[in-house]
Amino acid sequence: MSNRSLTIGAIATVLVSTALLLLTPASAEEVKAGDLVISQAWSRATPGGARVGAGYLTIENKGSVPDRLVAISGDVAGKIEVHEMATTNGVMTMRPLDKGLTIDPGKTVTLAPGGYHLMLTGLKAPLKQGDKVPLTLEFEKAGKVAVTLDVQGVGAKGPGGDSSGGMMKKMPEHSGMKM
Ligand SMILES: [Cu+2]
Repeated sequence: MSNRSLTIGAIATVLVSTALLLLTPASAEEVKAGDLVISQAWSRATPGGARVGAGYLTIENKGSVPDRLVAISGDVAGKIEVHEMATTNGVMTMRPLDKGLTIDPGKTVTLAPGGYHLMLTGLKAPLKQGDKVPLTLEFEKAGKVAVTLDVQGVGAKGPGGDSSGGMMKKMPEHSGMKM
């Protein structure tokens, strides 16, 4: 009898854990467009009167040919470009990618603090934590794709916000994610 209850207890525990896992929401919505999967679109709140902000996201190319992010638009800012961050003579600089951002087949490109980012210039209003910022990404092959940036706190290092653990948190701010 006691053995049997133990077994039933163990099975119940497994079932409950599985249910909890299934209930855990994804940290950001996934958007599919052709061969591309775009996820983890987020941004950071902008302090004070800052007129610039940054957007981050992950793009996976499940197809067999490269695609390229060539343009971004949105009402939130006067101009939105893809920037890359680099260290030149010991100084962190950033510059627009003139030819867009290429996503090779079978590869995932992550835009994250310290590396590639969407540069929002001429913000029409400060970005506040909890805001949802709609943007339209334009890819050479996949065409136009609507995404939404989830705005996290000022110091957030990843799409889950300040309180989430995970890989992003352990990475130094300027690790320069080259992918
Ligand atoms: Cu920039």
